[in-house]
Amino acid sequence: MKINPSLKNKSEKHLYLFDIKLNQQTLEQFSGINYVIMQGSSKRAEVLARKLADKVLKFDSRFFKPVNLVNTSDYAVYRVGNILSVSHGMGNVTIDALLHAVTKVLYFAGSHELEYIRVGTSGGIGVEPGTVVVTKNAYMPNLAPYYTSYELGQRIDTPTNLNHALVERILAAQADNLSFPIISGNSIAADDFYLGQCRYDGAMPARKDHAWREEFFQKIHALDIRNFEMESSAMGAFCNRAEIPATMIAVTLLNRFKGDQVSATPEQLAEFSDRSQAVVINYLLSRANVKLHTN
Ligand code: R2B
Ligand code: URA
Repeated sequence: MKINPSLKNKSEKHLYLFDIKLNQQTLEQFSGINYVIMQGSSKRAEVLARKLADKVLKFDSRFFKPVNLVNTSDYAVYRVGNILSVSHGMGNVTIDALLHAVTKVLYFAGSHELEYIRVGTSGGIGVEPGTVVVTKNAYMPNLAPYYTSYELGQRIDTPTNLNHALVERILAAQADNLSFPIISGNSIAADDFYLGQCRYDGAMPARKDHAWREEFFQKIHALDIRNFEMESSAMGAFCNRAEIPATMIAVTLLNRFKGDQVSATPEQLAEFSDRSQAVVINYLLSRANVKLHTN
C-alpha cells in the first residue's frame, strides 16, 4: 500500500466523510483488516456482512446485527473478522471519495496489507443475464485504459487495469459445479446509467442510433469487454496508485445486445445479486488469513 506522505504526521482528528473521530478507540475498530468488499447500497453491504458472519465467523445470522462503524448517511461500513463490507454509492465520483476515506482510516489503523473488491451489478455485453464477470481491465467510455481526472487546471490520466493475479485467484476459488456462469473479461465504467450506456429509455433521447450502437457493442465485445457499469475505472485508477490489488465481481442483469430495460423479476434480481456475493464469499473462504478468523 502506498499512501500520501503528508498523512504520516497523523494530525487529522476527525474524518469528515465518515463523520468519525480518529482516536485510538475508533482506529482499533479498523485494525487487522485485510479485505474491503464494496457494494453500491448500504443494504447490500449489510446483507453481505450477515452472510460473512454466518459463513466466516459461524455466527447464526438470525441473531447477528452488523454494526455500522461510521456516522454519515452517505456510506455504511461493517466489519466481520478481517473483512470490511462497505457501501460506495453510485458512480466513479462517490466510490472515489469512499476509497480515499476508507484507505486513510485503514492506514491510520495500521491495516496496510489490503485487497479491494467491488461486488456489483452490470449490463452484459453478449453474455447471458446472470453471468458473473470478474474484471481484468476497466475502460473509460472512450475505451481509454486510464481514468481522466482534473487537478485544478491539469488533466491527469491514471491507468485503470485491475489485478490479474487476484482475478485468477477468485476464479480458482470457485467450485467446478457452480450453478451459474462465471467468466473473466473487461468492463466499461460509463458516466451514467442511461445515455452513457446508450439506452433509448432515458428521459432524454440518446444521440446514437441502433446501427451505431450495434457496431459499437460488436467492437467492444471484440475487445473482451463483457459489461457496462459505473465505478470500475475510478477504483482501478485509485488502486493502481495506492498499489492495492483490486478487481470487480459484477453479475450481469441483462444482455445489452437485446435491450435496455432490466426486466428480471425482483426474485431473479435478488438471486442474481446473491451470485456475485457467493463468488466473493467463496474467494474469501479460500484465503488462509480469513480462515484464521473462523474459530
Ligand atoms: C451498476 O449498477 C448501478 C446502477 O444501477 C451502478 O452503481 C453500477 O455500477
Ligand atoms: N448497472 C449498470 O450500470 N448498467 C446496467 O445495465 C445494469 C446495472
